[in-house]
Amino acid sequence: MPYRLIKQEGAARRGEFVTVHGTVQTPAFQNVATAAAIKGGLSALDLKEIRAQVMLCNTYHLHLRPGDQIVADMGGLHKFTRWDGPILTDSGGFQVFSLAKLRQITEEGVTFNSHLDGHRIFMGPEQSMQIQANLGSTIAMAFDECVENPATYEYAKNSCARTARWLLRCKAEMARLKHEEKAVNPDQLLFGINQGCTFKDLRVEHMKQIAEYDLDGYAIGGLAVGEPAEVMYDIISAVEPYAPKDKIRYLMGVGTPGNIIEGVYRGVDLFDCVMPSRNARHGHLFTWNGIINIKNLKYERDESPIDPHCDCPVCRNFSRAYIRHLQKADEMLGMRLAVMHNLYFYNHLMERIREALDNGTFQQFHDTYVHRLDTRI
Ligand code: PRF
Ligand code: ZN
Repeated sequence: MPYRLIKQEGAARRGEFVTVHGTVQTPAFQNVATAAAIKGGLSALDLKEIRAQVMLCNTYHLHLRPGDQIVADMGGLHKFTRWDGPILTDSGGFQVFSLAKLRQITEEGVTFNSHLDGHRIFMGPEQSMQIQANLGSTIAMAFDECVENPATYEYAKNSCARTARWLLRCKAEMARLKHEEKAVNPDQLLFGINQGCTFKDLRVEHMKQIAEYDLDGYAIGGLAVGEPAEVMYDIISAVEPYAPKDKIRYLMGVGTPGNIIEGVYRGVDLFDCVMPSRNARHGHLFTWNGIINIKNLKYERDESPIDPHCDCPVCRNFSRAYIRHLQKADEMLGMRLAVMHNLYFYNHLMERIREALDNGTFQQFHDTYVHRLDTRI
């Protein structure tokens, strides 16, 4: 069993997840490298320096460019990117639904137009597993439909049932691929994804069903797609009791530091989000006192680091005034340094959460930081 629960405080869990590419201390943040690169110009070597544990790449993007067969021929994502830690690949489901045009969903899968050149592509559970096998990721995600919010009860119910059937096809296809002689990663793990829009009964029923499939981990998808945060928290609390206790839980695409603290509070172990890198590129930087905008005039002559409480490579060396100048002048370095700091902040936040869980002080940590970290100052 790859997941080991070490300690619990309320529903919050301190654990570890063992993979062939190393052990992940949980709760953990997965650093988004959609097209096998962190946006803002960070490499796998930089990821090590900012204490990242897991990298997340996307099936859809890498299938389109450079093509998953090329990645396989180059020895898989680990060799290609030089990241030797765990890599999770998202299945393409979500990206097809958010990026591709003229989608057609059938029982078989989804037909859509590439967002790059418009050519027609088909992806179903088998194709997604084949692509992820070629990428050789540590963890493959099942092919799902992320139901739009809002959706009708009828639509959500049918979609959920289909996502569950797709999951069984993913499992069968992965088992088949593992027997192929030239598998890039014969130890690849599979996570299932809970869906059901904002309907608690559908969510619970779906989680109960997929819990039976004995997967390596369980994700909650279809949240953080426009519903209020309180609705998201209620759904997590509703499905959590039905997620297997001895398996890792992953909340997909979440979120702000406050959302992550609330997720851990409700029993989630893994997160990922584009926010730290996306916000950094707009000058929004996370600190232990809240979010600052480095482009603000008040930082023009500020010699202090982004966050006096941060010991990331950026804060140990550079001033707010310098980073403000770089961003105002559109220098690539301005973006790179900001992304480094923000990603370090997220990975360090998870470290502080784990420490609090180890010490039995997570409730206090939650109360101190849950609102503070999301406040613009
Ligand atoms: N499904 C998949 N990836 C995702 C999501 C999902 O529902 C989300 C929803 N927040 C983010 N990434 N496959
Ligand atoms: Zn810093």
